[in-house]
Amino acid sequence: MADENDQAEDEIDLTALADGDLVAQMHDDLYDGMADEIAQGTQILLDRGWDAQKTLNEALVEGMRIVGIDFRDGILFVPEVLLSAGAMKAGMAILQPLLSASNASRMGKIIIGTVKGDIHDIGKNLVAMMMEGAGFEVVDLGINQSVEDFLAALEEHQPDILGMSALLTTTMPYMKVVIDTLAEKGLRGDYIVLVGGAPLNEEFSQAIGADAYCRDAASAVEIAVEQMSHRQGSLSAAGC
Ligand code: B1M
Repeated sequence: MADENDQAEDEIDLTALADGDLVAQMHDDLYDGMADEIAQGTQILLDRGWDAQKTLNEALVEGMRIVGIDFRDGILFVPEVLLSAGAMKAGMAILQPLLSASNASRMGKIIIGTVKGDIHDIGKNLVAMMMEGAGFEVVDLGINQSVEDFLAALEEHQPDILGMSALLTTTMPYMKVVIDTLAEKGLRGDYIVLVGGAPLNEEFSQAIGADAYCRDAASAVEIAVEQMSHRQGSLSAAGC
């Protein structure tokens, strides 16, 4: 019986599904870590005229939210969630050129990384893509970044913005280590510091001395643009 069901599932023709059913099927496929199907479903939605942002939010991010609930509840385990993450990335790879495509003039430069002890990178990668799409030059440092890594990258790349991501309650305090080190070295005022990640909130961001908390990738872009215009305003008021 299981074999028959498996076979029936194998035979699902994604192109034959209406939008709502296709999105529901993609949530199941993401849950099951089926990267090829997620890539195919993503492409079908785009071909049907869905924009990249709607496809991302409704098909991929929502699917990952469901995975997160069962991970929390001990129904899914790390190896399975890794497959889901791989499937999510397969969809994101299709969306990347669209999310990063931009005719905007250079808005500024941002370096972004996930802090030490933390290997979650899907959200950070989305932020990086959307920042590029908004015209920012992005240097993505990757995961598990120590304060020394951040400092070296700041010195090398001289960005306007430092972005940090943390997905664990155990790693989010490390953002304060980075910010405190910048302050100790007299560098805090040189950069706009933006932080994000599911367990953070505005209060935490203020408590650690960041410039702003970004709830999601879209708000990260809005806040970055806003902060850059304040910064440019203050620089010209100071005659720089
Ligand atoms: Co992890 N994990 N995980 N995990 N994982 C969470 C975060 C968790 C909430 C799951 C749960 O219990 N429900 C839980 C954390 C609990 C807590 O601390 N409160 C958890 C845990 C416990 C763990 C492990 C400890 C599990 C274990 O080993 N026992 C382990 C830790 C490993 C480590 O980092 N040292 C672990 C491992 C993993 C995998 C490797 C299996 C995999 C990561 C794969 C990868 O990233 N390449 C994984 C995944 C996939 C998740 C969940 C299911 C999904 C995260 C995700 O990608 N979301 C997650 C559950 C959840 O969050 N619901 C979970 C989709 C993404 C689009 O959203 O990352 O929030 P998000 O990013 C958003 C915003 O937060 C914001 O914008 C993004 C886009 O809109 N944002 C920023 C994020 N970063 C930003 C930076 C900015 C601005 C905005 O800078 C300016």
